[in-house]
Amino acid sequence: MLRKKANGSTNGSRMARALTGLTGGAIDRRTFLRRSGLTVGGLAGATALGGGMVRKAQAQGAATGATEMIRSVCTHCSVGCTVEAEVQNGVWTGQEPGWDSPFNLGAHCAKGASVREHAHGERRLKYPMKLVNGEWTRVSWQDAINEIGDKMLSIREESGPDSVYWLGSAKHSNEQAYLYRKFAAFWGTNNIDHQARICHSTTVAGVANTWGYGAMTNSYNDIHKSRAIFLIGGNPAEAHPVSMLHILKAKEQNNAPLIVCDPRFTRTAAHADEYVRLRSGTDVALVWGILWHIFENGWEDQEFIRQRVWGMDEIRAEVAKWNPEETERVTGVPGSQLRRVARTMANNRPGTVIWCMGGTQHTNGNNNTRAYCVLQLALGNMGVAGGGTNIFRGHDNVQGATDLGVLMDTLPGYYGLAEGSWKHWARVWQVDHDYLVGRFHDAEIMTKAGIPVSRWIDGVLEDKDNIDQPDNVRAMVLNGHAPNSQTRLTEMKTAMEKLDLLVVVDPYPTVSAVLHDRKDGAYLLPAATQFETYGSVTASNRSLQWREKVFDPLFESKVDHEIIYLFAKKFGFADEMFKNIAVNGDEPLVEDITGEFNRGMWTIGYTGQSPERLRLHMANQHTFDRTTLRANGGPADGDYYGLPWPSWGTAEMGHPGTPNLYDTSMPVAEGGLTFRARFGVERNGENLLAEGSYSVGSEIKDGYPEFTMAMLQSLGWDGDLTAEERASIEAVAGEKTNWKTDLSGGIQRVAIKHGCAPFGNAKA
Ligand SMILES: Nc1nc2c(c(=O)[nH]1)N[C@H]1C(S)=C(S)[C@@H](COP(=O)(O)OP(=O)(O)OC[C@H]3O[C@@H](n4cnc5c(=O)[nH]c(N)nc54)[C@H](O)[C@@H]3O)O[C@H]1N2
Ligand SMILES: Nc1nc2c(c(=O)[nH]1)N[C@H]1C(S)=C(S)[C@@H](COP(=O)(O)OP(=O)(O)OC[C@H]3O[C@@H](n4cnc5c(=O)[nH]c(N)nc54)[C@H](O)[C@@H]3O)O[C@H]1N2
Ligand code: SF4
Ligand SMILES: [Mo]
Repeated sequence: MLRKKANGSTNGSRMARALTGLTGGAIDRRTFLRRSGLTVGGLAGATALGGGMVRKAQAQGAATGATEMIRSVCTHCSVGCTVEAEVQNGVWTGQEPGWDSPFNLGAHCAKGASVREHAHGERRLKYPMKLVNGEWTRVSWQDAINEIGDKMLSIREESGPDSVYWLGSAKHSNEQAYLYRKFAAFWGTNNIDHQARICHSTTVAGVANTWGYGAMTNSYNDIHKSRAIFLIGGNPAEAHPVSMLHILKAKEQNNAPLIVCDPRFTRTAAHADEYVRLRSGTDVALVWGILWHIFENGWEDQEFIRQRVWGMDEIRAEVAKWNPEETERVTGVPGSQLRRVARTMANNRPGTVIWCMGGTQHTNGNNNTRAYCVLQLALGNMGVAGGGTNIFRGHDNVQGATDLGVLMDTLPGYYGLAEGSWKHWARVWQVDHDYLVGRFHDAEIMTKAGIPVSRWIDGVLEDKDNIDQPDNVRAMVLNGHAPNSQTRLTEMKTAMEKLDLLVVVDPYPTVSAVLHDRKDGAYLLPAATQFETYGSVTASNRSLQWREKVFDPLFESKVDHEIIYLFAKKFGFADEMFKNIAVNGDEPLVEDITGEFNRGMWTIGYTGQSPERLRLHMANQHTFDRTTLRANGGPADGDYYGLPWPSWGTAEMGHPGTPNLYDTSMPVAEGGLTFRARFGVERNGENLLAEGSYSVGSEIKDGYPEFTMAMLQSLGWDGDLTAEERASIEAVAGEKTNWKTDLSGGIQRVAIKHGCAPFGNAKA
């Protein structure tokens, strides 16, 4: 369906073109395959031409024998398709899509099928390079780290730690992302960010403030159960091609109508039952216009709203203004079409709402994402299989890098920058809070947001009196982030030239190597790709997958966590930073990094996903149901694939992960949840807690606030804590210790034992 056709024959086939010259006549792939068994000379000739379709590997395989199969995950988008790499004598020679993976079921898109070229690409950076009198010159790693480090230390001395900006990446594994965030903390700045800022940060803010977490609530697979699909501001046929496998399954097997709202008639829209062409930027008006028909006809889910939603009356008053005429005036969409859309969604429940960049990348992106959520709340489509907000993430690990706090406004696990959050992580890291404060310019700046990636340029170019830090940004590190994906390129060029120091850490030179007219003070450090290391990566649906290492780092490239370690060593804080992480040579042990974030990420339940459990899932992909994602038999029986967060408590507790957020039809211990109590218990005298709604098996048969030690005591449940748990809770903050700060996991364990969600049970 994604193949461009011309005159009825496929075009763009390099093989067909290559063979034209070879055989003296047009030949398509099928003809080639038919003939190739006969014409050995033709095959050898095609191989020599380097046509992408013939694998040299097979010819070699016969000679060298053993082919090792290594399981990794595609690095190009958030679907998380499994890549089965074929390795011979340490060389990645071939590739298959993962047939057992419940995500891709043996499918790959063009990007996944060519992922080997990301690793073996001919433009890989081979060794560290430095700009000397306008010429890129080879340097040793040791010299590069020393020179960059000395320069940064002198900038730190003169201008403070905030004058170095650490741009991170959604291409890093979870372990690398976490380590990079921790590294920025030890360096003493919040000037760290990554692609999520310009991708889904508007989703995170809008959605988390609606019901608790800012992530995709269900999964690609769960779309199988949808009775209607409302897709707005996304073009998965091109951006997340393998996800179409799940969308089209619902469309074809459930007869689920597919509604696509996009200003452009896209390749996804080509599959739609109903294509809504709206004026760009008018999503809120469009959704309010749909809600107008829903409220007008009483199609909303009144019982769901009564029990689980606060403030719908205010929405209703606002929506009343968006009658069909006003909506059409703003959006360009006729009222008759929106009435049909509203009726389709009302008649086909549960339906899912899907969105991506068409919703987020706007100045009113938060408003868009909140409006989409409101639509689902009105229809009662939340917390139910087949419903939810299926928010397709972008890069392969943009979900993980966001969760691990590679952001200028949070610490790992969305802990924020308040003193209490810093104290939590200081406890996890086993360093004094005062030590961390001492690393920053001052205690106040430590609790303030840094500069977002979209504005690092201003950090360089603005008059320093206009920026909220002691001095301008003077050194910029682009670690796994390209510059041409950012706006204001001409100003970026100026900023790159004004910097004292520009450092690129990337498998490729990227446009950062050539965008500016610098003559010196710029370095390129070769990072290894994710196929040259191993560790966890979080797909769009919150499942963590474990990549194994396919081959050793090419040339002189180094894995990102080693590069981070080298800088920590140079800056003199490696011993503090790595006190609980084994370091082999200069490479920190990946499993120890996972273990460390497992010990601190209580907020979103990144605590149950130990490397052992994740490896078990990867090895037993075939045991997981392709719709529910639940293992049916096998060693991971009952777990959900990749332990989609929250996987509450410790790994030993064995929580199976949460396949669909806020689903009260299952016990919390088995993956059920309520809406989070984010805003306390009441507002203007109105009850913010859920009313008469609670998850199956809950001993509290109504809404309840977040769990604290004091709450366990007043419920009389603290007796269920073990002595060690109690001691650990006492050591944090006594009865004020809560489900987020308890390092033992005891509060979560006991709440769940009594059928309750650790984060409370409130209204959206
Ligand atoms: N081939 C390829 N695939 C990729 C990527 C890539 O670079 N190349 N990048 C990955 C990443 S990081 C991401 S974030 C995803 C992005 O994936 P998508 O968001 O699905 O793709 P986009 O093309 O960015 O935008 C989606 C649609 O939004 C529409 N749109 C624009 N303005 C509006 C509006 O105001 N309202 C509405 N409703 N729609 C609007 C556009 O017409 C477009 O069709 O793709 C991922 N996959
Ligand atoms: N005009 C326009 N601009 C956009 C968008 C748009 O739709 N239109 N979309 C926006 C969106 S949604 C996004 S997410 C951004 C994407 O922006 P970027 O993420 O900057 O885009 P990429 O070119 O994919 O850059 C990723 C970089 O990471 C490197 N890399 C890959 N693997 C590794 C690794 O293991 N380690 C390290 N250190 N580096 C690695 C790659 O070589 C590459 O240079 O672009 C945004 N910009
Ligand atoms: S859909 Fe995404 S994860 Fe799957 S093969 Fe394509 S780019 Fe890779
Ligand atoms: Mo993105």
